[in-house]
Amino acid sequence: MLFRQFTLIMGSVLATVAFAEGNGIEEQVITGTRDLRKIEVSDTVEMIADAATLLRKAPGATFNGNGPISGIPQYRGMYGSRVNVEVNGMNLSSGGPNWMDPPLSYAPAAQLESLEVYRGIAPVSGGQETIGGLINATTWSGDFADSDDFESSGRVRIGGQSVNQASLASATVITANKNHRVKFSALAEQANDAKFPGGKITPSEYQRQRYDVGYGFYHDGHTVQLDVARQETGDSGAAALPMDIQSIDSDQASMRYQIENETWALKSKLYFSQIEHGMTNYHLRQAPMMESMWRRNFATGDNAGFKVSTEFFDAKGSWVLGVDGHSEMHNSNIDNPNNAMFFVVNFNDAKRQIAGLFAERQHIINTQWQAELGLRYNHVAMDADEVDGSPAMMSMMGMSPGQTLRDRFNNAERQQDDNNIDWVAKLSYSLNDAQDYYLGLSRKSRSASYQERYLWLPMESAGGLADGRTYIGNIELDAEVAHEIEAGMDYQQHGWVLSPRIFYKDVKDFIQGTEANDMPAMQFTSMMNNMNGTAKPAPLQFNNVDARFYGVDMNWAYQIDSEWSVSGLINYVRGERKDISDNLYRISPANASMAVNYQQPAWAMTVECIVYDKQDKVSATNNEQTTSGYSLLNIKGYWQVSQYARLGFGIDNITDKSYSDHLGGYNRAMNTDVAVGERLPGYGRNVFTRIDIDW
Ligand SMILES: [Cu+2]
Repeated sequence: MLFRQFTLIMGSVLATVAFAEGNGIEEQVITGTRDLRKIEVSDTVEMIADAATLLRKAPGATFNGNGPISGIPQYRGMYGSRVNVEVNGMNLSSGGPNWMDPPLSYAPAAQLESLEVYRGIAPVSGGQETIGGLINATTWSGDFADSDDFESSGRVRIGGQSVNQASLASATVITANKNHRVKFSALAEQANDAKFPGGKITPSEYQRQRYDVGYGFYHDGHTVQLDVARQETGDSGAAALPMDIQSIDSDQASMRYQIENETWALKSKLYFSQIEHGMTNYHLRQAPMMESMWRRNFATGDNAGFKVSTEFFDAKGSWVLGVDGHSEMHNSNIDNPNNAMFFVVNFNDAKRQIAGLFAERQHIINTQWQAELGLRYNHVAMDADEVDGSPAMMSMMGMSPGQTLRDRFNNAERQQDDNNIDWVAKLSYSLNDAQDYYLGLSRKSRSASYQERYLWLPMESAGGLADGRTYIGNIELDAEVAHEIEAGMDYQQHGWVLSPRIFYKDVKDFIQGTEANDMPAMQFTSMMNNMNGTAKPAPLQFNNVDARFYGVDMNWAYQIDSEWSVSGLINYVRGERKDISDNLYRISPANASMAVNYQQPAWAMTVECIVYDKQDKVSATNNEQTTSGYSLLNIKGYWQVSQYARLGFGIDNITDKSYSDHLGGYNRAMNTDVAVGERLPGYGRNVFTRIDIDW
């Protein structure tokens, strides 16, 4: 079905391109080696704010959209804290309990130098918890110069687009000689509510600023890098979540030291961040009719982390040995501006600390065979302080379920430890210049998040799941353990590039919300339903279940001649429960893309067709709605105006198609154009332009 539709549409795209003689494209977004697919964002021409949207250019990767700057990376069906995201080497846990500021939101797309998606099984050296994959975002910080003389370089980007009247201005200026490098950077971006063919998505506006200062020192193989940054997000919608962003203020600081020579290298880093985040359900969306239902939430997140690794090179490969640590602490308080009596201490000093130890061997067996072996141990320690809230003081018919939940939480042993072992074994075989084969095996683990463990009162603070259900945590959760097998090949010959992969991942103790047979939690929900005249279903409780993920994905390209090429992706993934007959929630439908590219020295054009299959393999547990299939047609290109200036332009969704992205969530904000509870529509036709000045 999917492929029939795809063939039909591509037929029409090719016809269109053939007519538009001389119109062509450029879209070499993915390059890389066997394990790593590096998304070359320097080649993009789009005018988007959220770096997560760029993930769709890598096979197996996509994102869950809860708002215009709140995209949560998804890789092969896993998302949220299962995918390890590093921004300039830092692990930045979201400040909000509903992930309105996912880690990747700290790398605005306009400032990216690269966005790397590790393909398949991530190396143990790459990050602490990589059960669902590994993504590295790096912002541009320039290079050291060749001589003692200081030289200036920089990047300025200005852009705008029609669908939400977004505008963007970003500038980075670097002054460097061969020993010193100083960087100043500033970014401002904002947008109004976005249009779709039937109206507007309210609220979907956003507002974000960022300032960076960096200093680098290089001498004789030693590099020291110091960076500080401040990022301020203002009024920004999140229609798929119960609240919208009022502010997210974050400060980041990092230090890196590295020495490299012929036989060994040492890399170290130390970083901190502080996030303060305010959100409400009344300042951007239509406020609840009952004043008692107004809510605002103030949350903080503190991160600190370090990593020290050494690499030893020998004739047969290299050893990497390292230690790393990460600590996060979260507070979240909810109140009502109309009622001074109402309060909920949602999370009180919820802590999660991981200390890791790893060893990895890259080994060249002979000219054809190569291996990677890795072993990691993580110790996870978690704790949270006592909670309280006015709902614990309410009772109905002599029962006080809120009090029971509070007292049970406060009396529980909240300090929890996990000892997790990960390993990776990969083997690759190079048959000839054109063909490589690959086989990987791994065991990866992930301990519960602080929300999954410490959410004590039925609420929706569930890391951006956005299924509309309330959740309660489970202090006793075991760590998830996944065993994966992955195989694939890379073919490169006669103008063709083909890189198919097939994978199967079995997850023991997968953490999933299941129907809570928890009396006080159920009583609390029915009490609130009685009081507010609502009919919310009983809460889900995070529990350990068994699950599996499997699928195939592939990137491909064919160079027709020096000017014309075609390229695309194919993605298929399934996520299922093993303990019961159900699908997992919010899994990407099968999809494929094809781009026709035309390249000239000074300009290029791309026509791209993306086809999504319907998704009817939905989760009954999460009351998930199905979505229909659809296809989108985009066109984009650039003109290299001069040595320094490049003009990018394009139109997304040329046909102004109505569609709903299966990963885009349901509408939670009163809106005359989209009913509450309906799937949020995808954006309508969008004309964008961008000018980049590089020197
Ligand atoms: Cu929030």
